[in-house]
Amino acid sequence: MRLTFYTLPISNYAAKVELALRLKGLPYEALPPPDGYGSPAYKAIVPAGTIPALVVTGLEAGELVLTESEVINEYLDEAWPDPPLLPGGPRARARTRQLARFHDSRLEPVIRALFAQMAPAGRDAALVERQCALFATRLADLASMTTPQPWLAGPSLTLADLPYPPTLLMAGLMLEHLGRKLDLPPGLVAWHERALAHPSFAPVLEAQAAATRAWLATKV
Ligand SMILES: N[C@@H](CCC(=O)N[C@@H](CS)C(=O)NCC(=O)O)C(=O)O
Repeated sequence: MRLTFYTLPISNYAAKVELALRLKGLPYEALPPPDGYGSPAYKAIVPAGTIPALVVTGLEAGELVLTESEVINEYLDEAWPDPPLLPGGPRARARTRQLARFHDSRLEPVIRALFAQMAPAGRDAALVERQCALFATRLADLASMTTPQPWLAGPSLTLADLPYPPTLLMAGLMLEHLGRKLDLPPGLVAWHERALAHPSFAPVLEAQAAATRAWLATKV
């Protein structure tokens, strides 16, 4: 069995999968998408053309090509259950998935909508204002959905904890670039610090921060 992980250090979605791979202690080969994501060369391997992607070879049933970070993370947890990243029982699992998907469907797209606003030329001040206010609202929504104890979905670290630190890192740097500040709701501060201090998170976030800073440096 061999895991090939298509990734770029700047990608917050790829960071979320890398966190799961590291927490599971799985060996993998990390590769950038050949000719960039969306390229014909990459689509020949990963038809969806997006990163992250995981190609699993050496399986009896044949090669498995997966995209969608949450799908990949759930696959990793089912295929390598130790340590578990989904709690036992339908109720706790549904809660965990709800918190994880809130990131993908509600929080992250709001900050992603600001990618095109990083360069000052042609910046739409009203759109920036609107998206920043919406991002703050969505963070407050997340804080209303959970009281970390100490992790987002309860006593153990789960798939719900993985998407947020990379996106908060990206959002913090983007907001700083816009002369603003990321204000985390008070109920999430201790959880966030705990995640940042976790040995599996630090190296992934360091690489992502360097790549994000280099990208933003081109937007002046
Ligand atoms: N819903 C996808 C989103 C992944 C995503 O947006 N990846 C970006 C890079 S961070 C990408 O591949 N963009 C290329 C494209 O949209 O063509 C996931 O969870 O994996």
